[in-house]
Amino acid sequence: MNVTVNNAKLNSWIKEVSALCQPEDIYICDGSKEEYDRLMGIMLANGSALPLANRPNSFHFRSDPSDVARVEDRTYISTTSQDDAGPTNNWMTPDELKNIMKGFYKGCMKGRVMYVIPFSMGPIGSPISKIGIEISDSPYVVVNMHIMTRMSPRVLELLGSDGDFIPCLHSIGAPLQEGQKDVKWPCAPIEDKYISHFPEENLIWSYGSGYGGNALLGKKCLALRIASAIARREGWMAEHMLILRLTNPEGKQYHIAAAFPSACGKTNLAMMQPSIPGWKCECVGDDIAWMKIGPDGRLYAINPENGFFGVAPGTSYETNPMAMDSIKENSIFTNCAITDAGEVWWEGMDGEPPVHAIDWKEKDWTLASTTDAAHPNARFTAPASQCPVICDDWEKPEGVPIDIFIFGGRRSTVVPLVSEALSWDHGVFLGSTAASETTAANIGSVGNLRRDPFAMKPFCGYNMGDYFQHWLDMGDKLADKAPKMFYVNWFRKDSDGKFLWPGFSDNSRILKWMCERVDGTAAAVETPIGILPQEDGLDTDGLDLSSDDMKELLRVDTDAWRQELPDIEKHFAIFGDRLPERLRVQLQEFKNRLG
Ligand code: TSX
Ligand code: MN
Repeated sequence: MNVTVNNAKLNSWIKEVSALCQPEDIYICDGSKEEYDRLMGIMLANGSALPLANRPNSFHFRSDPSDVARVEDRTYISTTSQDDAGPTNNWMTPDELKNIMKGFYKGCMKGRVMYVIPFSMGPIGSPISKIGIEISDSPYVVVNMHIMTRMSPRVLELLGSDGDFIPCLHSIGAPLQEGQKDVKWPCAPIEDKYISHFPEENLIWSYGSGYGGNALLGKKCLALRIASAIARREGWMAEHMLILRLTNPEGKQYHIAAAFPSACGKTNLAMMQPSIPGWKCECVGDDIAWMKIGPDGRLYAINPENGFFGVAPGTSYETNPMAMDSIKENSIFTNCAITDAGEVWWEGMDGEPPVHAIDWKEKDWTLASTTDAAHPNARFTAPASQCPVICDDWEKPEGVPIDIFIFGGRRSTVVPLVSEALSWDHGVFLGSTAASETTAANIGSVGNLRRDPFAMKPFCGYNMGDYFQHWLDMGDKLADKAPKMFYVNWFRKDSDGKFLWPGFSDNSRILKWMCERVDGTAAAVETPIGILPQEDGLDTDGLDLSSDDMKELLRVDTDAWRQELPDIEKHFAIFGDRLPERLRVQLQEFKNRLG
């Protein structure tokens, strides 16, 4: 071990884990550039990392083809009672799950270095921040955690001898026997993977995967699943939301937090640059929001992350120029294709595709290939500070005051471009019934409607019925200082299957309407599904959109909505008696309004 550790809990945990996992060595990380360079040097030498030709200090990795995404059916919320994990989570008792996993952990780090990673989610020392320690046998995890979290010896200093932290144990599950040659991406077979959360003791155990949210435990595991459970106990919120600041031509600031299921372009919206003159948009975060009620009674949000772990395919100067500029240097790429010029490439990048590349599986790829060159879930890891429009206040310890919540989904029919909730409870109803059509980029067959309440289905660390109640309780506490709530759908199509709304920068027109609703200046009409803009209510200056298309975008098809009711009822039935009574009332009132 390279450093002496003063914290008693950390010391005994390190001893316990090393006795179980039997690593060859133990190394305490300090988050320094020297450490990053040294680990990257080791991975360059063994061939798992590839330097990129035109991006300084940037590297490419290829994962094992069996280890390419979060594994939802291998993800557990382990509580004493199954009711506390609820109907949307896989569950086992802590005793049962720990027994199974200890079997796997025994000797799992043989021949490898056990890295101890002290990190802070949120600015180090902020009252909203949380300290985690990840133990991992993956140097790829260490370098990614360098970017995605605040990793520093200051975290250990802050802990002192008796401070508390969230233990995050991770192993790729691939011990090396004496003389055994390593592979480029060691991991365990799918049936041996476990991503486990013990919210009753704030503990995370992950085994068998080196990829993304399965392995970078500060993100989905700590900042969403464990934090959501802590937040409920402590009266705050941990949400799967981007945070952005919008400034109007008069200089007035509005802060927006928005939840979307996957494949709706959340990162694109987080960095969007308005098409309307005089409006400015800045990014605070693209994935997670931790929100607490401030001394003035308003809701304040921080981004607990330090970087972006974004989906690469589809990211281009057309769809997200600010992301493209964020990944010019000091970035890690995973499962992209490599061109003959030694650069990363993915489907949807600007310009002509390369004639030849080496694909994510390290096979030759040409224009004639029928397979993807980059995996659809290929990722970039980049420091948030490199985003050209990162908000000046993105690291402000007290956060930014939220004015607007947006929920949304991808719907080719029925759901209009934008609507405002009739009340807080109605907004919670909209969030709790949020649904999205599946695309080729996510799991399941294409075009199915999947309910993903608050975009939290994979990330809620407790019973989702209780989570809905927590939203209602927060509304009661916030009272007249509560953010206004909206539901959007950028993806409505016409009868020819063409997207009706241009989206991207033009979404600023919708955000502008929301700000005007907050100020009480925008005209609107009440409908059975919520409050909609008047036909001429949206700023469409300079937009080539026919009035017929506008009408269709804002059309409330009460017949189609009536046909949605059985599916909403089926969705609510899953929660049994944990469904808050106030949501039953919302459903009944919705039915009444539809007539
Ligand atoms: O991210 C998207 N956003 C939000 C942007 C701030 N996407 C990409 C989704 C996949 C991740 C969108 N796709 C959006 C959108 O608002 N809208 C659409 C649909 C669409 C696609 C292409 C066009 C228009 C709309 N282009 C042309 O019509 C030329
Ligand atoms: Mn996410």
